Amino acid sequence: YTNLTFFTPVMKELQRYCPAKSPLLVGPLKVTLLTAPALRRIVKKNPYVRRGGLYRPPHCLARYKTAIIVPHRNREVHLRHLLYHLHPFLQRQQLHYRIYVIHQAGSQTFNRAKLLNVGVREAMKDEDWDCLFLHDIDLIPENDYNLYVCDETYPKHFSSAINKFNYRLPYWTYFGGVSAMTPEQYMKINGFPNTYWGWGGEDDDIAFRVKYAGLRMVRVPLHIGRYKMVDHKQDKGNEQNNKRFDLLVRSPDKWREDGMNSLEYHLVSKRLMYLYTNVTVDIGPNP
Ligand code: BGN
Repeated sequence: YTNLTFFTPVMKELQRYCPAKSPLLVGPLKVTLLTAPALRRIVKKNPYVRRGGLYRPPHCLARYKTAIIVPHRNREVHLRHLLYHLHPFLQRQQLHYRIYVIHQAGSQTFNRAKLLNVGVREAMKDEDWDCLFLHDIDLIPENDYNLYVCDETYPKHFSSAINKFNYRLPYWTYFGGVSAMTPEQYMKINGFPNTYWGWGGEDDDIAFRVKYAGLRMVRVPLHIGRYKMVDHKQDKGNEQNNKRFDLLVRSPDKWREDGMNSLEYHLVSKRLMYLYTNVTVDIGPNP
């Protein structure tokens, strides 16, 4: 016999798609957020996660490739909570995935939407992702039927029921928290605005862009899109943006010129940590 006798069955298994519905899903999850686990404990619990926070199902070919993009600054505790819950969650969904944490360098006002643009650009350099998840650092999913997969046609809102809003939408057009788009959808709306510095409004701008670009948003049903928010106070360096109302009014004229096609930044570092890829970026000053 030859080597083929040994390898053919193994190769066959590796080439077979994972089942359409993962047998590992459990549905509602019990999420408690007392003390955040140490990173080394999370590493130990996730032996199949590779450096850079990359995972592929070991015994079947994933049907979807999802990049999770998380803007971050001074939220180390939140990051640990998120990694602790998200890694097993995504593995049960049998996804091929990678977690990117986009860290804003310096002490300028925080700019969530621009960090997400950077995350998308950097993630697409690594791989041809099917789906881009734009994910707040303080939101923990509470049901693993909430599949981290894009809608083929429309941008999709995932955090439809957050405990902070009594597990309801704060308002009908709310698009903040966790959303996902294919790279095509993301480029069609010209990505996110780069001009929202500080808290608020950028997610509403994104919801408008979806409409202006001739798309609409779809949403995960409320009993599945459940999230727990890690308690926190308003961050220093992320004060409410007083310009957000003006910016939103001008959004119909601005969206074509402010976004991925005007994105500029200086990449400080891109490092493969044990549980995520850390992209540290200088996004410039708040003009
Ligand atoms: C809204 C904010 C959103 C935020 C939600 C939930 C604005 C723009 C006002 C016209 N929008 O009020 O950014 O995600 O609350 O907290 O502030």
